[in-house]
Amino acid sequence: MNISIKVFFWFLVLAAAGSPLVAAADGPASSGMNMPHMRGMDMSGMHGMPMGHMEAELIAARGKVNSIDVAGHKVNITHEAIESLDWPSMTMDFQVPDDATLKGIKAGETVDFWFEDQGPGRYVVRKMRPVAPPGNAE
Ligand SMILES: [Cu+2]
Repeated sequence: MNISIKVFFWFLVLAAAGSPLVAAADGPASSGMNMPHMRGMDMSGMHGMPMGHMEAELIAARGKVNSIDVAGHKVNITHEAIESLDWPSMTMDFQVPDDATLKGIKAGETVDFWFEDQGPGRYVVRKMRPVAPPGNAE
């Protein structure tokens, strides 16, 4: 191995290790390469940043429903940290285009939910269900 090949090889290793999103995207050029430096950044800013194209992969999360806006097709949730996106716990809106997804969900409930990251400010819930209270197995 000459030196330039070695350097390139390590670049690939570091890029892959530093950014789990690279694997979820079409390729390194399309997205994900800019994620590691976002650690510790203000998340409200992050949500407005262009993140490039990402596949419609469902991301699992748990959180407390603060409010439901049926007409506006959105729900405000204080979610727990989401490791796969490198998000800390935070309060934010998610879009819910399908009314059936919110059926039986009430404000104040803790829920498990699954959403698509569709890029800048578009986090679309595809599935949601209340977390069963302790001692009340599903
Ligand atoms: Cu968030």
